[in-house]
Amino acid sequence: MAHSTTATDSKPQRALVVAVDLRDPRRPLEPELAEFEALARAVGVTICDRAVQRRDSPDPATLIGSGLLAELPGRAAALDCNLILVFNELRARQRKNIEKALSLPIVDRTMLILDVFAQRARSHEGKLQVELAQLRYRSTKLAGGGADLSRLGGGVGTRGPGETKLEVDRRRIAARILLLEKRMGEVRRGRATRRRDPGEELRVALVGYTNVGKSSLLNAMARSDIFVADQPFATLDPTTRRVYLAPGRFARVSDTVGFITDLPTELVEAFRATLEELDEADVLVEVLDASNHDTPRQRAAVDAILHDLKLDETPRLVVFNKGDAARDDVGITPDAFVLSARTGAGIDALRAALSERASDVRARSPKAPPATP
Ligand SMILES: Nc1nc2c(ncn2[C@@H]2O[C@H](COP(=O)(O)OP(=O)(O)OP(=O)(O)O)[C@@H](O)[C@H]2O)c(=O)[nH]1
Ligand SMILES: [Mg+2]
Repeated sequence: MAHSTTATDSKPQRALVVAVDLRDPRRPLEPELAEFEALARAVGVTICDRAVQRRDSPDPATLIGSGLLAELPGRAAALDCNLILVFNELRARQRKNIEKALSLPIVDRTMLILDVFAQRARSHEGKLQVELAQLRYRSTKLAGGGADLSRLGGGVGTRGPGETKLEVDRRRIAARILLLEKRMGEVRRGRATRRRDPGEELRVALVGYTNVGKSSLLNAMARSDIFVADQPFATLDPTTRRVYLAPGRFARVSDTVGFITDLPTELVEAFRATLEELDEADVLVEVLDASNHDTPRQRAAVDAILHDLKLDETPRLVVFNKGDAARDDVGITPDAFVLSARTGAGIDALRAALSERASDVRARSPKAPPATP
């Protein structure tokens, strides 16, 4: 079962971060590396050292050059590191060679994200989805790849299915995957049979990068009390609230799972049932963070994911939240709404725009119900 455990049953996790900087001007390393480390801290890992190497391409055998790799066991021992966090995508061969050189467990970005999700999942459906994603990832990337997760003890990379001895019986993992897929299929069918009433209220979905303030905005609009936190992936289970737009007019507004650059495909797949909520929205409100210099990069990532989810056609309003702490280098476009979930400034303009949409939608015939499978 996917459940969250803390690292209390093991030593504190101290990680050495290994990264190759490919010097790609379109993808500067720093914001992504900082985000990677924030994910690690979110699951309780302490970062004790960084080994970053600038190269034109990763070393095919060892990712970083063999010279630097040879230095790392000494550095890791001196700082008492017991975990290696590798930022770049690893091939099986690179993983094996780094592990051989360092004799420490390796955790990659996808594993970290899966781990954050495992820790946050609350609903039955959320837990099913995370466990499925973890098992799929481990069975494709790790089985036979030499990684021995059982050495990790508790903590990162082991929440959820990890604590069952991994080298285990792949057949059992495969059987579990099948069972979970079947259960998720039932959840999906349950959703697909839901029908939309004619004359139903406007459906709005808040989408955006993790930690931009989607839940805060929904709370401010609905005067509700959804969990908000300064941490990645505070929200995993979509929540819907009824929001006042204008006299006699309301919308059903859903908060959704935050996005992140290169959202692991295992997660997109596993969370498809949740993300399908977005298909039913009449309007997407794309929430951006006006206070974060990293927003242009985040916006590109969100737009790419929405495109992959085939949501380009859904009408979209763009909102810059955290207007109370706005910076001038975040690329605020004239068509965007600037508001603050914290102070409430600017929210009425968003209500008015949604209210206008609601009258458009009402004028149209109601959305066709989804085809039965
Ligand atoms: N200054 C400022 N901070 C805000 C505002 N809205 C939200 N925040 C802060 O931003 C952080 C993230 O807020 P959430 O509402 O949890 O963000 P989210 O987009 O739902 O995040 P995930 O669920 O993790 O994807 C919290 O620390 C909030 O207090 C705002 O208008 N101004
Ligand atoms: Mg949230």
